[in-house]
Amino acid sequence: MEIRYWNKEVETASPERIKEIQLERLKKIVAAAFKTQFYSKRLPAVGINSPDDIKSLDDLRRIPFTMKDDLRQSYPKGLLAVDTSEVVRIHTSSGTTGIPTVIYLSANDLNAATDLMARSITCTGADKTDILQNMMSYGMFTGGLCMHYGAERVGMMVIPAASGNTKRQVQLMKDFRTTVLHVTPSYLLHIHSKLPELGIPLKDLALKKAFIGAEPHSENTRKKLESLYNIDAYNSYGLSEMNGPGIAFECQYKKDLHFWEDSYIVEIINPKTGELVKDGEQGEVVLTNLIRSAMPLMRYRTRDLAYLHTEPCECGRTHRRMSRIMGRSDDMLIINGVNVFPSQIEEVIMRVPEVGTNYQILVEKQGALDRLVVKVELYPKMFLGEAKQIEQVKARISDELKASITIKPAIELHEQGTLPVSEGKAVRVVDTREKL
Ligand code: DLL
Repeated sequence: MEIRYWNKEVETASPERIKEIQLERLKKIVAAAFKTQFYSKRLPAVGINSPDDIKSLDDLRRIPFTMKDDLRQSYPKGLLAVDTSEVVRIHTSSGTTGIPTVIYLSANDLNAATDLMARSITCTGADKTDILQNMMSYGMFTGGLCMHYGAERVGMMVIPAASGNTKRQVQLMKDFRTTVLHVTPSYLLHIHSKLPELGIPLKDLALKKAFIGAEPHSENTRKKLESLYNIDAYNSYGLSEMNGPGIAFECQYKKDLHFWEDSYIVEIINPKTGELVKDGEQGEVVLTNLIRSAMPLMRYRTRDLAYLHTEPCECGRTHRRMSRIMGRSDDMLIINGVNVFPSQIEEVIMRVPEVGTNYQILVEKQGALDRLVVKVELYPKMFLGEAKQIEQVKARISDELKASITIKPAIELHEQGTLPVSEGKAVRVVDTREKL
């Protein structure tokens, strides 16, 4: 197999050299952090009074973790280190309205993130002769624009198809001879189930690869996609807080994801104690972004659970690999790639006066896609009135949920006392999808 590199020197650098780069960049990030309202209070509180107090990589561990709530509380500008005239782009995390977590990028930050995206694309063996159809949403979500920029930098022809409209997607694949897809695994499975009715056989398509990510999936799902489409599917991991996709990506050998360690410091911790776990042990991924100074973010608790490989990879890259994401250390749900917290749903339904005291959130598969069902109990008097009134409540709950979580769940209304009641801690979420 011919191995392709975007930046061979960095991708194959010795672990010592990578540590040198990390330390050099960490000092710059800490210097930027002192310019933010948030870290300028938090760092002196732990005895770090200037960037010069960072003398070795071990000093990173003196910095407290940053949590998603810190980002929310710092909204909108508490973590901004530069004047907005220096910012060229903002993004937010998928699915969250209300108080989102916002990310700011300067021109240099965007350039560095784009370069990592190009590195990630290249490590799968794709190149400028490929045609990439980007089926992730454009807009505040990072999956669209960040991949777009990276693919352009590689020199690929990019089709900015965005998400949805299956018929059009398949027509584009056929007409433009798309070779690489960027897509969530659930949507790619869904498209396959629609091919017969669209009347476009697979042999009319030129697909070779798919970059799949933004949601958890199992090795079996990857294998299924590969055999259904006769392609290679590469796992892509990222999160908006760290710039989006292009943080860890599978190489041509497809044996878990290389973490770009010159650009991110990865720690795996025990989510209960916050202590580092032993090499190879599963824990929560904690990340420090070394390539973004408009909005520094250090020791960010992703809540994603995974483990690190320390043995070398056949591709020659020295950057350690991460297993696929095995779960979360919080209750965040990912529904067709969109992040949803059960608390957001509760907040909306409990605002509706007709809603009683019990509710349940069901997540299941409907064909290849995820389906979210919100079951709520209504006060008994509601069922004595007209059916129209009940329909109105249903529509209101549905619209308000869409406004809050950006997706429209199915709503089921139940009479009070009919949904299961748990003794002790309520089981609000029933997720019947495949366990990883
Ligand atoms: O999902 C960024 C992205 C876009 C990644 C396109 C890959 C491809 P957020 O909306 O902030 O950003 O959601 C981040 O999604 O913390 C994980 O829980 C989950 N996630 C992302 N990639 C994977 C993956 C984008 N490959 C959250 N496997 C993360 C499992 C993933 N979970």
